[in-house]
Amino acid sequence: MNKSRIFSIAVGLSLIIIASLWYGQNNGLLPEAAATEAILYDNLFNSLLTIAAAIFLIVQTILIYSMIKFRRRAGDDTDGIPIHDNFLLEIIWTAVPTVLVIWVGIYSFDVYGVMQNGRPMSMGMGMPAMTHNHLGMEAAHADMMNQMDQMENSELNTAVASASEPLNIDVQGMQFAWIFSYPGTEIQTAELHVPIGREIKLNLSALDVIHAFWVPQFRLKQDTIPGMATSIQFTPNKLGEYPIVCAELCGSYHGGMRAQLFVDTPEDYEAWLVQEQEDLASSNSKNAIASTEILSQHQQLLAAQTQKMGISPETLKSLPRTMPN
Ligand SMILES: [Cu+2]
Repeated sequence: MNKSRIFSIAVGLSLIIIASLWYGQNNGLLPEAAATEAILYDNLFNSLLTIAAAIFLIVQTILIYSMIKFRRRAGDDTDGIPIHDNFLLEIIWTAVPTVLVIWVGIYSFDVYGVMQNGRPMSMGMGMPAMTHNHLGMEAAHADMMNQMDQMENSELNTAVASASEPLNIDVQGMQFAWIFSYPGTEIQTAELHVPIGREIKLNLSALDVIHAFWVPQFRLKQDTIPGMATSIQFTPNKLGEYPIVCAELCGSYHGGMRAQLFVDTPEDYEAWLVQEQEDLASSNSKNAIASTEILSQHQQLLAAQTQKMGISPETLKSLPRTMPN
């Protein structure tokens, strides 16, 4: 190979790498990110897209170049040159995909680990740092490192600081709705409210068939499986209203199995909780009033009957108060 050819290959490769890096960062394919952990997923997605774009451009460039350069000329009826075996090339095209696939595998597992358990499965593998070097995403990297630190700290301090513990919310999937329960309260809702900036842990379960809890803006998707507990953790960092979608075909109305997730300010969240509790109390007391009325009617009726049998009303009252149906 002469010098000018090596130079043009180098220039071409550099252009492809620059174009791929740019596309990886500016693809606009993901919805807005509304959770701290979303950056992990986005970095992974953008890295994969960068690699995919580079491979696509390299392959297409060689293909188009070869089609033009090595096309059959007029009057040329000879066979092509018989080319086979290139040991160096075979080593390269085996080694490059092997390294890439292993790297993608470990990196993906890391992200999965954080989203599942709140911490990476292979801390210190340097994968996020690699992304940082590859893509130069200083801010994203710093953000993630902070978050890792916070996660470590929160684990160390769980016994001391209760505020650093994740806020647990139970999520039940059923045909065809989501039910959210707030432990420590009797609140059950069809829409999910969470306070901004607080780590949330959703404990997922399914009542009937497999569903999948998916919030695209949080980059979260987790199956809910009958008889098996699953969970996801995230920290919402943008106020707003986001869709919750069932991402597992679960029956005839699967497409309608949607709910809303509200990220509130801590004050709004508290106010919402109080309001829900008041609503619950008032509906309970209405029920209680209704049941006392039924009970007293029932007892009056019973009293009339039992007086004839020589049973005093006092004895009646002392009987266990079971609700008449
Ligand atoms: Cu479903």
